[in-house]
Amino acid sequence: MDRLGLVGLPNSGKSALFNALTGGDALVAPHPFSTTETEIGIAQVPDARLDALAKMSESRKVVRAAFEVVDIAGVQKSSDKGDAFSSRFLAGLREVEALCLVLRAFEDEAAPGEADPAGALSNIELELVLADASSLEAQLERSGKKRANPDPAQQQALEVAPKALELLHEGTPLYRSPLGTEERELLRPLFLLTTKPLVIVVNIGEEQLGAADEHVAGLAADLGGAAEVLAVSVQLEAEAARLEPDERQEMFEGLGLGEGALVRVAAAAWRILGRQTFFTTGDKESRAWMFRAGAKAPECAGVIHSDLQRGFIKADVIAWDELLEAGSFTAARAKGKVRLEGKDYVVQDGDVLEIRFNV
Ligand SMILES: Nc1nc2c(ncn2[C@@H]2O[C@H](COP(=O)(O)OP(=O)(O)O)[C@@H](O)[C@H]2O)c(=O)[nH]1
Ligand SMILES: [Mg+2]
Repeated sequence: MDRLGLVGLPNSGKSALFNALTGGDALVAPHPFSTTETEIGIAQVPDARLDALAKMSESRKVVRAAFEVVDIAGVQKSSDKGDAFSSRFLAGLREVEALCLVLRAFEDEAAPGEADPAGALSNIELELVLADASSLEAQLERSGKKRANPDPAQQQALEVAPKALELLHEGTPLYRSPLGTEERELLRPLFLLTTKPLVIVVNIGEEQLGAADEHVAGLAADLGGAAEVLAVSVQLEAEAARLEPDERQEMFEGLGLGEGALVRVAAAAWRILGRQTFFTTGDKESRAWMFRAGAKAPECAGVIHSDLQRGFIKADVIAWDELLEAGSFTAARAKGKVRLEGKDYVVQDGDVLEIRFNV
C-alpha cells in the first residue's frame, strides 16, 4: 500500500488533514508539540464507479482503494537554519512513497503560525535539501572507503550522486532540478527525500474558499510540473470526515467542496505516483485495485494474487461503464462487449477484469 507522509511547519494543519483523510482522531491542538507520536492511518478512497458496480453485482462486500497516511512526529520548530526536522522525522519520511506538504494559508489568532504558504514552502524545501545533501555526502563517503561494491543498483545510483549533490548544494530540491525522471529513478536506492513525488496542500480557511484557485495558481506556476497543488480547507474537511456519508455529501455540496479532500488528495497522489484503478466485481465482493499505469494484464493479476500472475492465461476485460450499461457480465458477454485479452494487454484505468488462470 502506498504511504503518504505529511510534512509541514507546526500548526499548519497536519493532524487535522490526517483526520480529514482517515476519519481518524489524531490530537489536533494549537501548539507545536502536541504530536509526540507518529500516527499511521488508512485512507479509504470513495469511488462512485466501485459503488455502482457493487450495486449491480449485489456484492456482500465492498473493498475500496486505500493508502496509508503517516503523520510523523518530530518537527521541532520553524527555523531558517535547517534544523526544524529531527532525525527521527527524516527517517520516517524516507519510508514513504510520496510527500504531502501542508502549507498554512488560513488566519487564526488562536493557533500560532504564519499564513504564508510560499514562505513555508521555501522553509520546508531548505530542510529537505539540507537533509538530502548530508545524507548523500555520508553515502558517498562510505562508498569511497569500501573497495568492492557488489550491488549494481547502488553503484548506478552513486554514479548519478555527485551531480545530484551539486544541485543540492545550490539549494535545488531534486524534483525541481533538471535531473530527468530516469536519473531520479536511478537515485532511488539512496532514499533521498527530494526525489519523492510531491502533493502540496494549501490549507485555506473557510472564508478563503471562494478564492481557492488564487492560493494554488502562484505555487503551481512556481513549481512547474514538479508537484500537484491543491487548496483544501482542512478543518472543514476534518469536521466533514466525522459525519455520516449522507450528511457529508450534503455538506460538500452546500459549501461547494466537490467530492471532498480525501478524493482530491488521493487523485493527486495517485496521479503523481502513476497509479490507476481496475475493478473486480461479483456477488461476494466488489473491489478496487491500484496498479502501475502502463502495466500489462499479468502484472495486474499479480496485484490480486501472485498465483494469478504465475498461472495467468487470459483476462476477460470490459470498461466499468460498459459493464454497468449491460447490467451484468452475462449480458455484456451476450452483446459481445467483453474482450478476451492476453499477456500483452495494457490495462486501462476503470477496466473490470476477470482473470483466467491455471496453477
Ligand atoms: N481556522 C482554521 N484553523 C485550522 C485549520 N486547520 C487547522 N487549524 C487549527 O490549527 C491548529 C493546528 O492544527 P494541527 O492540525 O494540530 O496542526 P499540526 O501542528 O500541523 O499538526 C489547530 O488549532 C487547528 O484547529 C483551518 O483550516 N482553519
Ligand atoms: Mg500535529
